[in-house]
Amino acid sequence: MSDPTTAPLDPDLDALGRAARRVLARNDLGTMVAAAPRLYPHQWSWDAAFISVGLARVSVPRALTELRSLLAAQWSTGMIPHIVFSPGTSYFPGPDVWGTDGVGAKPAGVQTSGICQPPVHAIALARILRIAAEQGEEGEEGGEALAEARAFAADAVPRLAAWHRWLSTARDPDGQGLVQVHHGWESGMDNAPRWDAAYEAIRVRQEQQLRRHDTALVSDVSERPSDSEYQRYLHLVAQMRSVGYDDRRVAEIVDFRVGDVFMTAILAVAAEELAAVGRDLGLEKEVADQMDIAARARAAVLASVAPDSGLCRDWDARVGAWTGAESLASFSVLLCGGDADAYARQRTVLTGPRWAGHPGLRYALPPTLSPDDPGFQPRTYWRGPVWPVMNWLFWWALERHGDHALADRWRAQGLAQLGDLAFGEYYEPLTGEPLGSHEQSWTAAIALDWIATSP
Ligand code: 2M8
Repeated sequence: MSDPTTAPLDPDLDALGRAARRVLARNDLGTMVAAAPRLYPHQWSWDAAFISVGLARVSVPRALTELRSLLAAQWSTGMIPHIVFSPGTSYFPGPDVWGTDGVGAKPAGVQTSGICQPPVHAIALARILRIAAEQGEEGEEGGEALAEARAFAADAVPRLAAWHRWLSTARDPDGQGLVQVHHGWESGMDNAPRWDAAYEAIRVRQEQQLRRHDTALVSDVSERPSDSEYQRYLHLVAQMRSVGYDDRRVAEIVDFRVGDVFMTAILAVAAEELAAVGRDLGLEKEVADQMDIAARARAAVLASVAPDSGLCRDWDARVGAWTGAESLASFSVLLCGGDADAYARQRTVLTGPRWAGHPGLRYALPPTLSPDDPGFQPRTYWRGPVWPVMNWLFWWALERHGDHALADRWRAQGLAQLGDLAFGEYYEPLTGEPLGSHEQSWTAAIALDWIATSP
């Protein structure tokens, strides 16, 4: 194990940038970029948002196409589905398992899953507009891209506003304040220990046939969720399907209903970003409620802070109790801010020896679980590895809060980690080994954004 302070911090950024562009080009299916070449051969909702930021560093019009494809699959309820399927590619669970084809809220002509993922899309839209504006100053071609981006945004703002509205209403049926998820997949952190208690309470009465491809596509099955986890995942899908994905009915019957603090913190900042974009485009009416959505979401995040630890918690709505598992999501105040003391306290813990300052880490970046946590599994998906895309999100938030020194450090460490050119989905935090899929699109995308903003 190397000392993070002596880890190489000078990757060849030109070579890294060229390799990242090649990954995005190879994974490009035309109007959507596959989340990963083999493991995830479709468009994933929050992947698409991060990917669009990286694409904007290559071509603003192509970045807009990515978001356009995703928004074309938005349901009439406002929900943006977590997967938009690319026809003819096998994946489990595919459209046959989701069974959304007859669902009236889903637009015709696209196949999608029936759940959502975190709302990072407005963050991406605002960033693409900024990138387009920077390029616009450089000449006529860039000016055209900026005009196209603004025209796209005029269409996207009301759609994203509806998406945020759906999250803050349909997904907060009890009025508790946090956005509820009905499946670990919705959080994007599928098998994180923060969901263990809620999953353990689920009784799977009828096991389903698993036709998993994922376990054949990674070198070590322990990097992926287990079969018994998958049985629970499919049980929840079957429940939602049985009521036609009707929001009200799902909330009544589903066996997993947890207020997700991380998703809520993202909603708070995304709604603010959207309000700013809307104001800039003269769309005040469209975004009139976004600051209220943001304020409510932020208040719920702050209300989740445990007085003893200072860390955020999720809310198990079925049990009516906070869930205390400490994870990267516990630091959600660093995303949404709103209370200087809570921010400072979480920052101290996250940069301290239990987390990003842990002496055993290859790079001084926060893993998904503290290496000192008894449940820490350094190779297993959301149960320990470090995720470059999460580091980008925290970096982006730190920049937004004006916390530049730490942001700069994390970007430098993050780029060093990517110097292996593997573009791992996630990394073993103690050794730096790339795990999961290689050539993961969102990893390549955030590398491009980091390179473009590096000194
Ligand atoms: C992972 O999730 C999918 C299911 O949605 C899977 O495990 O098959 C998660 O890491 C999720 O956050 C991500 O969006 C997706 C595609 O990269 O993969």
